This record gives sequence, C-alpha cells and structure tokens, in this order.
Amino acid sequence: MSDRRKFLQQGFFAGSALLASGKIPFTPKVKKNDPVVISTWDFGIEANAEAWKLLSNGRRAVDAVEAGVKITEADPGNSSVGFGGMPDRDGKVTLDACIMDEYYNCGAVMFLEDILHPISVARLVMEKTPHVMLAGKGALQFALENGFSKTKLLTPESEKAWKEWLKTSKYEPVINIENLSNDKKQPPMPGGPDNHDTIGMIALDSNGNLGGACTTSGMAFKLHGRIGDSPIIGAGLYVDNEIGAVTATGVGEEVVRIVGAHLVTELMRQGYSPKEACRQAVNRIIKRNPEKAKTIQVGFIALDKEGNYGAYALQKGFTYAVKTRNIEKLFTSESVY
Ligand code: SD4
Repeated sequence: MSDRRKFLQQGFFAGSALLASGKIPFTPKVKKNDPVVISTWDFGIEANAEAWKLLSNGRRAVDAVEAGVKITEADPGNSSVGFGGMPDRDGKVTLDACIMDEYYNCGAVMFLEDILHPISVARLVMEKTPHVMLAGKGALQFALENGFSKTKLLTPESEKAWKEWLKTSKYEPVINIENLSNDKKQPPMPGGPDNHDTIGMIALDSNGNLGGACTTSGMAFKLHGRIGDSPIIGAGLYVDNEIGAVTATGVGEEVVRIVGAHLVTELMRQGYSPKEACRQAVNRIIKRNPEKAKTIQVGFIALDKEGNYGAYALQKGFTYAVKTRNIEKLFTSESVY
C-alpha cells in the first residue's frame, strides 16, 4: 500500500474512533473571525443583542460580555440577577459575579450587597487589583471607593415573595425544574414562573479571542453569606483562549463540586465537542449522587475557539440564546431527564 493511502486510511480509522467516542469531528458553525455570543436562559436574547453591538464593532469579547450581562442585572423583572433579585432568608439581596478575558485575567465579587452592576466591580477587581476575588463588605467598600453608588436592590415584588416564603421558611433550594410536582417547587417568583436563573455569557470576538461573564443573586432564600458557583472561576465560568469558554447555571453547590466550567473546558481540550463536553460534565454530577441529580437542575453552555457551541442540562427546560451574524435564536438544550 502506498504511504499516502496508508496515511489516508489511518486518518479515516482515527476519525471513526473519535466519532464513536463522541469526540470530534464537528462542523464549524461560523466563519473564522465571525463573532459569536451565547448566554443562558430566555433573557439571554436581550443581553446578547447588547453584546452584539460591541462585537460587531470589533470590540473585545470581554467588553461585550460585560455590557451584555449588565442588561440583565438592571432588569427588575428578572428575579434572579441583580436588581429585583430574590433575597436570602434574611431579606438581603446578595450578589455573585465574575468575569474572565483572553489572557487568563479574571475578577470576581461575591456576597456583595447594594450594587447594581456587580459584573463591573468584578472587572475592576480584575483590572485594578492584584487579586481575583473580593467578598462582602470589602467588595462593597472597594466598589464605593471606585465610584459605584449604593442602590436598593430589593423590589416590592421580591420582598413580597420573600415574606410569603417566610410563612413556611422551608429551606429546600430547588431551581428551575419543569417536571417537578408543585409541592416541591419554590414559591412563584415575580416576573416569571418558578425559575431561578443566572446569566452566564460567553463570546468570541472578531480577533478570535474569547471572554466570559457570569452574574446572579444566587439561590432564592439562601442562607445569609452563602456563595454559589457563579463567582468562582473554574466553576461558574472559565475561559481558556486556546480552547474555549464555558459557563454554568443551576444548583451552584453541584457545579462547584465538579469544578464544572473548567471541567468542560478541559474536555473540549481532549477533543470533545462543546455539547458533548457539557454532557460529560452533567453525567459527572449524576455519577456522584444519582438520586439527588433527579431533583435539581444544572446546565452548561460552551463555545470553542472556532465558534462551535453547545449546551447540556440535567433537566428539561434549560434554554440558551445564540447570536451570530446570521442567527438570533433561543435554543432548548438537550437534557438527561
Ligand atoms: C447559584 N448557580 O447561586 C447559581 C444559581 C443559578 O439558575 O444559576 N440558577 O447556585
């Protein structure tokens, strides 16, 4: 057999083995250097539109994701991010956020109160301090010293829902599961169904660089001081400019345990497509505690360096929004259950 034929044949067999294992090949969805932005849940559509304004003007992915998630943070109709977010069990709205750019620069704030745009404080932590994370009063002090002002984040609607919750004070964090029976669901949230949804946004810019942001008020009626996955670099968000960007939503404790966003990134490094990498991470959660996994929601979205994207969730009902030059669309993620 000629060397060339042998080479082609070996290539074919290697390709089939990869395909059978769920790894590459996959078809790029966008042309090289065409920007892409994807974000979690229905409200991602609006946030993506803002991010797109920057991406289509040649701006960095990190600028675009910051601008994008600020739309969601400022929306009082959204009961899970920033202004209008559900309080903890002491009636305080406490915020978690982080951001990461194409150079492994990252910044995070957690357990932050009274600030409308925690993502911008996280960005300042990234750019103006030698640190990655600031928490609680220290984060607030840093924000105020850097020109942010205090905003009351608890809206009358969120306060009402909290007071309703106080009647039973049942501490059973259940997040966004469409198929749970009503007695297992949290009280209805204002501005939406029983969802509790973080915005995570990841983008590829026209220079081929990646960036990501994640921001939330965390689980409704959580213990005061509780911090989820969303501000933890590697758990709620990770960006590796050689490989891809990933963000998570759902029960943060389960995402932290598997260092979810970093895990998905590393699976993409091994050759898994974005969707398959997300599926593998979700399966890791099931493997640890199959019974518990049936009762909670966790979803991941991932974007690779070539602009391929995908998602996977534990439960039905996880949506993610995609914007490219040709697409502006909400997708429903595949799920295990
Ligand atoms: C948290 N991961 O605080 C967040 C909540 C969330 O959809 O994403 N909800 O655990």
